[in-house]
Amino acid sequence: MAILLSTKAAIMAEWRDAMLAVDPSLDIRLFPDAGEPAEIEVAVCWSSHDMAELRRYPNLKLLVSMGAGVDHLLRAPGPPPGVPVARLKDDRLTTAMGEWVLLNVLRFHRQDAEYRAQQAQRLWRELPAPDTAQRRVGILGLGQLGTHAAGLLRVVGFPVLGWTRQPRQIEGVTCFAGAEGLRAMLGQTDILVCLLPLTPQTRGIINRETLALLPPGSFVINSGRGGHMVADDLLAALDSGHIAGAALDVFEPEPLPAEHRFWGHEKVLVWPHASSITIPRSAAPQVVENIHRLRQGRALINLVDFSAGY
Ligand code: OXD
Repeated sequence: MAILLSTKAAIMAEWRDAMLAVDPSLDIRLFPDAGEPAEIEVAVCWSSHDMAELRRYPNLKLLVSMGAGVDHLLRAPGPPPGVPVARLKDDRLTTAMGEWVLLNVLRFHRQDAEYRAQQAQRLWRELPAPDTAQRRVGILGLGQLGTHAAGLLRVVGFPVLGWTRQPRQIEGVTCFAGAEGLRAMLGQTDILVCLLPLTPQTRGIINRETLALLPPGSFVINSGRGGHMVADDLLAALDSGHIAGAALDVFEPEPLPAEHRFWGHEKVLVWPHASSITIPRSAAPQVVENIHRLRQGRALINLVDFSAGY
């Protein structure tokens, strides 16, 4: 059994070494040096890999995403038919995402942009004190990332609301579900955080209508996927002042084109898809665990539910 690794050239060797540190007997091939296609049984890929290329490997039995998201692997033509897909469920990814969400919620809540603007003018002036208990944070998506971020925000003292497509209950989080629930939550959300998986159902969820439901002066934080937001609608809401600021880590396309208005917009914080970066040595044990399970014919872990799209 051989394993094909495919990601950015700069971290390919780091992934290989991290996996070999867990199991030195693995036969790992770095794309495009796959060797004999029939020997490849597992592909561990990031978003740059062309799914059509994977059809070259007649004995492929498992595809693993090098991230928490799998939308890049599921988009047409998708993985070769019958090949299960596993994703990462990694504590380091979850912790880092929680930090990033907290960082930006606190930036908006504590008027950081206003104080920086005052600093630029050497202006010594207090702004009205914000009240944490009155700043409602609404999270789209209560999977591992959303639930963890909700917990951090609660510890700081924010009222936390959460939305999922199917009803969920999470202690301390006011939960909403479905289309009606989305409208209800948005009407009570001062800072909207998107941590959803990108599926046909969630594409474009941050759009003119949903943004209009947020109270005037609210903020948007997106570290789901660029496809969750209609960029022009968000820009219009920022320009009109209805949305007071946005922290964005994900875009469509990526990298964000140099001429895009987000780059220079005074109310937008742009991050280069770096809110939560996969660390190979943290992720490798679960990938190798799945390879061992495959070899031994045992149930695989962290499998994607194709019907749900994540
Ligand atoms: C991921 C990502 O899916 O980094 O993990 O976007």
